Amino acid sequence: MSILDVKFVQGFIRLCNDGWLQGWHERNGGNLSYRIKPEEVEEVRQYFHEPGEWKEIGTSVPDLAGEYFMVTGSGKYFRNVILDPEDTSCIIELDDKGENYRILWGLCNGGRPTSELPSHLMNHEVKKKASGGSHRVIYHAHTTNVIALTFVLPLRDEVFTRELWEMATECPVVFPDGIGVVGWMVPGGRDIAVATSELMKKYDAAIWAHHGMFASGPDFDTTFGLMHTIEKSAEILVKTLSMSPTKLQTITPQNFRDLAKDFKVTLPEEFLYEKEGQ
Ligand code: 2HA
Ligand code: ZN
Repeated sequence: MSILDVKFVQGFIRLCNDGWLQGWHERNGGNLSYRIKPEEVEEVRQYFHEPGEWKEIGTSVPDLAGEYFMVTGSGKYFRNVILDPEDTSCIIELDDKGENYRILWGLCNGGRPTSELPSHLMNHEVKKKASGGSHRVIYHAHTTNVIALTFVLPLRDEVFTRELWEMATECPVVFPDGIGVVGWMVPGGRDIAVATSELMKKYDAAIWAHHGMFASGPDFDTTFGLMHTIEKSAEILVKTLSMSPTKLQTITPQNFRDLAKDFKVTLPEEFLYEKEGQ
């Protein structure tokens, strides 16, 4: 038995490798975190070393005080996670105020948790509350086609949501709440973390203009599936726009309302606006 036999550890590693195979993680791009369940902490506790020193998170997440997370390491490459999880990822514990963390396992050759730790933890705090505790995964990827679209579409939630919904019938069923957009900001700090977590109160996915995407979900499959669905939809939109600046036909607002009824999802009317020439 080793920590690598534990199910959530395997799920974490598999997501990293799947993201790498998709081409979303050039060099050290992207990061992943998982909020570990109390019973899972007990499964891995035997592998913890003497706790490292408490270090500042860079923001405050009081509603996550005392929780444990598995996170990728700053400067580590997703393509290496499957080869050496103990070098490229770590398990951390937060203090009783949610202001400091310490490493309990991993990053065995030194290093720090992801540079986006403030964004990950603020998103976890918001999604834990919004989902009644069910959301546990926050995933950041450099999704090529979504990034490309942030150069040609207005950086507005309603534009990205509607355009991406139109590209594949399953999209409004997979992300019925829509998708948020953050204009370009310096990554890695508290400001972008605050802006992203504000959007995550409403959405399960947020786009960072000219950078990538954040997705949230209850488990690795759902979260990876959300990222994959949105990025595939963006790929179809990039192909469509490359063939023609206008569409000959598309899924209409009434089509979406009919779909919502049959699939029993609520699609906010703010995304079903009339467009000129449709
Ligand atoms: O880990 O993706 O946003 C590198 C990044 C920062
Ligand atoms: Zn990034």
